[in-house]
Amino acid sequence: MAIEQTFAIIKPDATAAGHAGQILGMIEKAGFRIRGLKMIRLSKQQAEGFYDVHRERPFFSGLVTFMTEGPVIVLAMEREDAIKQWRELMGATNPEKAAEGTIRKKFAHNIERNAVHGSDAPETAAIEIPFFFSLAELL
Ligand code: IDP
Ligand code: MG
Repeated sequence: MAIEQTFAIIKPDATAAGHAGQILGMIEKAGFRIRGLKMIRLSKQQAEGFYDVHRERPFFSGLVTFMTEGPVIVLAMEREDAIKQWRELMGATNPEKAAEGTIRKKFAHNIERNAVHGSDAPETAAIEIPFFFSLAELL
């Protein structure tokens, strides 16, 4: 299995609640190497652009409001099979369906305010990482 990169966000709910440290610890413990990390506040335009695939969904405007309500931590990270491994560590989108030991089981409030984001495919990671990081910021 090849080394792969994925993109993560610690969302405004988890960042505001002071869960970033624990989530970063879980990421490191799971063997991810952090290549880029910063705290930013998304503009409405950035949040809309990032979630463009969901533009027609009924939850889109609520999602944009949520994602812009406060700071987030964006991360580029890598390990073997990173995309699948990070999705597994995150847990299901709806925390009621998330497995024990996952980040969403532990920290998510509901299907919208669900603590973390993760790329869903290599092609998505290849768009999401450069959406937030320049080459010089990936170490
Ligand atoms: P994912 O984050 O697990 O990949 P997606 O289906 O890509 O889930 O949805 C993106 C984000 O949109 C979710 O993480 C969540 O914050 C929000 N979301 C997804 N489905 C719903 C919904 O039914 N109601 C409200 N928000 C939703
Ligand atoms: Mg998704």
